[in-house]
Amino acid sequence: MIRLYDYPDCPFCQKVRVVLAEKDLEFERVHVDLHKQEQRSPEFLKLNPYGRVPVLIDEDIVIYDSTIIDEYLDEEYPNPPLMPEDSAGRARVRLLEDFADNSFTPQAGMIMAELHKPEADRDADRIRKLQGEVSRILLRLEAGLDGKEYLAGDFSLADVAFAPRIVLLSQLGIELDARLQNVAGWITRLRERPSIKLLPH
Ligand SMILES: N[C@@H](CCC(=O)N[C@@H](CS)C(=O)NCC(=O)O)C(=O)O
Repeated sequence: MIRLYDYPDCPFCQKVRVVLAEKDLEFERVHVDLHKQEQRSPEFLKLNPYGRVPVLIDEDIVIYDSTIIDEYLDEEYPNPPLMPEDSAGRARVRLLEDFADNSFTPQAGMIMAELHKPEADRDADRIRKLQGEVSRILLRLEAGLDGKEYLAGDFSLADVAFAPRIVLLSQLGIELDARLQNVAGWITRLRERPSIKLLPH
């Protein structure tokens, strides 16, 4: 049985939950309460020395980091495949996933954190700057999606990496303008997938 050490709102845990759902894999979910600093407990640090969720255990293998976990799951449970077959396609997916994890998800998270503050405590300039950064990322995705249903053609780990925060765009105060037709269609297709319907949105 697969076990996932998880925190519900963590977008990196959500990446793993989407892949588990896509592959219809049963798993046991272990809630790690980040507010109680459970990720810093000696028991958890034995699983992941960085003290972060997600961590996945499959039989006797312990894996941390959502990108590494998702590639492991795709290799170990290949149906349906979430990576292209050719090495150039795989490299493109990895680049997109890295871009999502390092340049999109953190920015979206910072906007959410500001918007969760009482209005008087929000930094409006910072919110505008971050919203501008996310909008520029959307323009870049728009070009990349030309003629494609998903970022790499077929649904892949690249789409999985964007999904947790892309489905929350309107909660980030970002409305898609008319130029972003490809992005709009992509988000609609993502939202229709049962695996992504399971995410909070
Ligand atoms: N690169 C890691 C990032 C994981 C990560 O940042 N997890 C956050 C929650 S969203 C965490 O566990 N934070 C707890 C901490 O840093 O103390 C991955 O993709 O799995």
